[in-house]
Formats: sequence, structure tokens, C-alpha cells
Amino acid sequence: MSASLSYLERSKLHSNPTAKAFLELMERKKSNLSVAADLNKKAALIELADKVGPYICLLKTHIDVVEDFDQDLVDQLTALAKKHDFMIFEDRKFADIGNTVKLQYGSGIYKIASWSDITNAHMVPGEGIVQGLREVGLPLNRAMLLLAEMSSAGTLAKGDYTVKTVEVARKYKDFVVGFIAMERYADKEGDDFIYMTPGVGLDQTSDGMGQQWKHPREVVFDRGCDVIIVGRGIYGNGRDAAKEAKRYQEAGWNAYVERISK
Ligand code: S5P
Repeated sequence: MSASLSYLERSKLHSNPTAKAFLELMERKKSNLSVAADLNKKAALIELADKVGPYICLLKTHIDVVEDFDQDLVDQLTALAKKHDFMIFEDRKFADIGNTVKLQYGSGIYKIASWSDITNAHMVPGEGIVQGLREVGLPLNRAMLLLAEMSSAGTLAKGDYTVKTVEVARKYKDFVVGFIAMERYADKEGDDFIYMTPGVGLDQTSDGMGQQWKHPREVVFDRGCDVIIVGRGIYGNGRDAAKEAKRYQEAGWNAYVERISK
């Protein structure tokens, strides 16, 4: 069962190079924290990435909300990823047919595939979406996650939809390395998906707009997920981002150590 193995043990067994490197990085840095950097100014985004960089394994971006986006932003973020040893996850949530997502992933203003180690997609269109993204991402050694569930109240991603999403992931394991999910699913022979969970907060449980925040221990220890994704809990309400990132890193890591020592 991969939930009881360490990230390092899992990295040794993984066949996707990005997943392998990511699991190694988590162990090396003792971090299962991803910061959701939802800021709309380039300078603020860079400042946040530099501040939280020492504590995170993954910087999650929504690059299309940045008002003054340019190639220099990408260059600076990738330089910070090197400096602080983290990976980048553009949370693009692709949701179109294979041919369209191929264009959206590889070209346009953002050229996501050229800089983002990991991206993600909804399964609404069917498995052609994975085929399209895989065509662009696989030659670049990228990886993707499928949104099997969501953190928000009233989400339609549940039940049979979630089950079918997992089936598609198994079919394209060389490129689909995990899920956005609220819990770990039962493993089948050969599975080692990385579970990333948004909707994590230590101090609040809801934002009044459908978001639902859970404690890191509930996510990592009780529900067996691997990566906590935290946005406003770290920089919202004028919080000290570095201080909060350290706090979340410790909470996430302690829950993981507790889980693998069970
Ligand atoms: O189900 C989801 C999936 C994602 S990727 N629910 C989410 O909240 N997210 C993302 O996680 C969302 O787009 C945002 O970037 C982050 C949560 O941010 P927070 O400020 O609520 O912690």
C-alpha cells in the first residue's frame, strides 16, 4: 500500500520521471506543502514564491490571473524553483476536447508545457483530453493530475465520475501521476498515484463562497493524501507568508510521518 510507504521508497518505484523527482524532492525537503499562489500581480507572485520557497515542494499557479504576465515572470519563477528546490504546477484545469487542449497546453501566450512540471484536467470531455495533453507533455517529461473530486460545496465530481476518472488514470499511468482528490482511493496492483488536496486551512473552515477547508492532519493522516495545497491560509488577511508556510509545512510533514509510522 503506497500510503504506508515513504515518499523516498515510492520515488524509487515510480516510472514517471517527474513523479519520481517530485517524490524525491518532498523527502529531501521534508515538505508536502504546495502553496496556491493566487495573486494577480507579477511582483507579488514573485515575492510570495521567494518567501515561501524554502518551505514548499510545489508552487501552484493560476497564470491566467496575472494582469502583467510576461515571459520574464516565467523565467523568474523557474529561477526561484531552482534556487529553493521546488516544482511548478500550473493549475489550468483543462476541460476541452483533445485537439483544443493540445493547443492550450503547448501554445498561446502562456506556453504552459514549456515551464510547468505538472498540470491538471477535468474528465468531463472523456479520455481524449488526456490523449491530447499527453501528446504535448510526454516528450517534455511532464506529468498531469486528473481532478477526481473537488473541495467545493455541491461539486458534481463524485461517485461514478470519480471512479471513471481513476480508471482513465490507470490507462495512462505514464503521464497521469495522480489526482486532485479529497481522499486516497483503494489501490490496485501497480498503482502509485500522488494525491494532492486543496481546501486546507488551520484557522478557518470556509470562505463563504463554497470553499471548505480541512486541517492538514485530517487530509494527510486520516484521508491518506500526499500533498496539501494551501492558498489564503498562508497569505490571506495580511498573514506573514513565510511564517505560515513554515507552520503548514510542519503540520503536513508531521501528519505524514505519523501516517507512515502507523
Ligand atoms: O477542488 C479544488 C481544486 C483546486 S486545484 N479546489 C480548489 O480550491 N482548488 C484550488 O486550490 C483553487 O483553484 C485555489 O487555487 C486553491 C485553494 O486556495 P485556498 O485559498 O482556498 O486555500
